Amino acid sequence: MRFLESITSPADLRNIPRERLSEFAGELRDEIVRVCSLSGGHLASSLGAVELTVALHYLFDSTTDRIIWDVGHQTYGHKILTGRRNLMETIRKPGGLAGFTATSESQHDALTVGHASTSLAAALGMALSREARGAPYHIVAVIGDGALTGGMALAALNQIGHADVKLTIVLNDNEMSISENVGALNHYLSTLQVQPWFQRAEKSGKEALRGIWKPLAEYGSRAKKAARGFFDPASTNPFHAMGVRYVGPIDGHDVQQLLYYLEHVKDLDGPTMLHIVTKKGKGYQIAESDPITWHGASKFDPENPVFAGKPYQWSDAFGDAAIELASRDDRVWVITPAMREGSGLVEYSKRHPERYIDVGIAEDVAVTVGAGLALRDEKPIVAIYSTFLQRGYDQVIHDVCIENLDVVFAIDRAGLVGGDGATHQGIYDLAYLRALPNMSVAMPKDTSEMQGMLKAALRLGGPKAIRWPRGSTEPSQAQDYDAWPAIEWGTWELLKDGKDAFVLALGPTLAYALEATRGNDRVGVVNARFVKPIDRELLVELAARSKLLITTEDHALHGGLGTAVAETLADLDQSVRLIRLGIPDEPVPHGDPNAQHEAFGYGPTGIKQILAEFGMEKLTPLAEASD
Ligand code: HTL
Ligand code: MG
Repeated sequence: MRFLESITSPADLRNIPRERLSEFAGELRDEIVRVCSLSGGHLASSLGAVELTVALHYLFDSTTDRIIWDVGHQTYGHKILTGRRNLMETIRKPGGLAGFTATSESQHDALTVGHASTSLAAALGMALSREARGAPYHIVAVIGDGALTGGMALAALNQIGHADVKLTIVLNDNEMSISENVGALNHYLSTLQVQPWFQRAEKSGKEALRGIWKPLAEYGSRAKKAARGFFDPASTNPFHAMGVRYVGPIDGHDVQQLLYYLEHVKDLDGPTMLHIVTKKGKGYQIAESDPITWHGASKFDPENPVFAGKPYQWSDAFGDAAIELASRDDRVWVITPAMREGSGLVEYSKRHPERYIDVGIAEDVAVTVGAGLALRDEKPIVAIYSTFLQRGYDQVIHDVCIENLDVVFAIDRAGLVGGDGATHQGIYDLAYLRALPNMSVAMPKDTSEMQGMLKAALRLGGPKAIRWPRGSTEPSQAQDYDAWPAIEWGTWELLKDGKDAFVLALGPTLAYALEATRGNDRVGVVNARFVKPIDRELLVELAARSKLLITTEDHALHGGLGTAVAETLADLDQSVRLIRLGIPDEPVPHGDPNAQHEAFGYGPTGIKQILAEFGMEKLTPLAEASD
C-alpha cells in the first residue's frame, strides 16, 4: 500500500519514517500528475514544490503554524496533504476546490491569494500580531523567484529586516516565472553559494546556530545587525544587507536536506531566508523539459502527454497587431509584466526584441516605464491583464493620466476568467479606469475591431485603454493590416434596429443580446464599444425613441457600462426605463464563465426574461424559422 492512502491530514505524514519521506514525495508527485491530467491546473509549479511541501508539513503544524504560499498556484501537494485529496479532481471546476489557497476552503490555508508577491507582507503582519500577543507559533512564507521580482515583495522584505521579527522565508528558486525569470536579482541568485559561516555552524552541531544568535540578542538590535555582518562574510548579500539572514542555496528536491536546514533555521530569532533551488515540472519529463507550456495545463493523457494547442485567441490577435504596428512605426514598444505567453507576445518578443520589455511581476513598473517612454515621444503599449493592472493603478493615475501621456493599455482577460477564480476576475477595470481624467476605455466586439482600435489609439495619443476577454474568437486567423477597420473614437454601432427597446451590449454580451432578440423587431442591439467617452448622441437618440434600455456587460455592475449610461442619462435629464445587467457586488468564484453569465442574468436567457417582463418578447414565433 502507498503511504498516500494513509494520509488524511498532515499529522499522518509524521507517522512516515523520516528516511522514507522522499519515497512518499514520489507518491505525492504521481498524484499531482494524475489529478492535473484529469482536470488541468498549475502542474509544473506544484511538481517543483513537492519535496518542500512534504518537509514543511513534516516540521510545521499548519493548523497552528502559518504556511503562506505566494501566488498559491504551487499548492496541489499542500491541498492533497491537508484533507482535500478526495476533492482534488474538482479543482478549478465550478463548485470545486480553488486553484489557489483560500482561507474559506481550509484552516490549513493561511492566505486567500492568486496574485503574486503578497506573502511577505502578509507574513510580516501575522508575525507582528504573534509578537504582540506573545503566541508561540511559527510563520513560514514560501515565495518563488518570479514573485520576488514584485515591488511589493521587495518592499516587504525591507520592512521585515527593519522589524526584525522571527520569520522563515523559503525562496523557491527555479529560475522561472511563467517564462524565464528576468531581472538583476535573478542573475544574482544564481551566483550564490552556501555561506561558510553556515557550513561551520552545521559542523559544530544543531544547537550551534542558536548558540550564535541568542547572546547577540542581548546587545540590542543595532549591534545584532552589525554582528550579523561580522559573522556572515557574504555581507554583500542583498537580503543580508536588508537585515534578513540568508541561508543557501540548497537542493530543494532533497527532502532530508530541506528538513535539516529548516529545522536549523525555524527557531532562529529574526527573519531568515532559506534559498532552495528547484526545477519547475520536476519528476514529470514533459513538464520538466517544457515548464512554460506545462505551467498551467489543460487535461492530458498522463501516458502520452501532448499539449493540445489552442485555437486563435484574442491574445494572438493582439500579438499579431503589435508586430504589425511596431514594424510600421519604430516608436512603438510593448511592455509586459511577466506575461509574454498569456498576452500573445512570444512572436513579438522575437520579431522586435529591441522594443520588447518584460519587467517581471511588476505591473506598477510596467506602467511607469511606459510613462517614461511616452515622455520621450515613444509610443508604448502596456499589455496587462485586467486583474493585474489593479497593481499598477496609482501609476495609471499619477504617472500617465495626470500627464495625459500617449500610453496604450492593452488589457487582456477582461471579464470572468473561469478556473482562476475570484482573485483573477477581470471585472473591475471599467470602473477603475472610467474615473480617470484623460483616459478612454473601449471594448471591441471582435479582433478586427480590436486591431482597428489599437491603430486608432496610437494615432490619437493620450491614455487609451482597450480591453478584451479571455479565449478564442473569430476571425480565427491573422488579418491584413489593410483589413483593420477605421474606428471613429467614442462612437457606438447600431447593429440591429428596434422599435421599442435597445440592448446596449459590451463585448461578449453582444452575442447574447443578438441571440436573445433574434427575430424580435421590437428590440434593437447596440455595440456599446466605448464606455468612455460614451456615444452621447446615439444614446440620447435611442433613449428618446424607446421605452426601455438594457445594458449588458461582463463586468461589475458598480461602475461599468450601465453606470456610465445611467449617469449620462441623468446628466442630460433624459428619462427612460433603464435595466442594468452585470455582475453583482460580490466576489465571483471560479466557474464556467458562460454559465456564470447566465446565472447573473446577462446571458441570453436573462436578457429574454427581462424583455418578457416588459412585454417585449418576440411576438411572432414563426419568424424564428425564417431567420
Ligand atoms: N501578476 C501578479 C501580480 N500576480 C500573478 N499571479 C501574475 C501576474 C501571473 N502569474 C501567475 S504564476 C506567475 C505569474 C507571473 C509566475 C510566478 O513565478 P514564481 O513561481 O517564480 O513565483 P513558479 O511558477 O513556481 O516558478 C499566476 O497567475 C498563477
Ligand atoms: Mg519560479
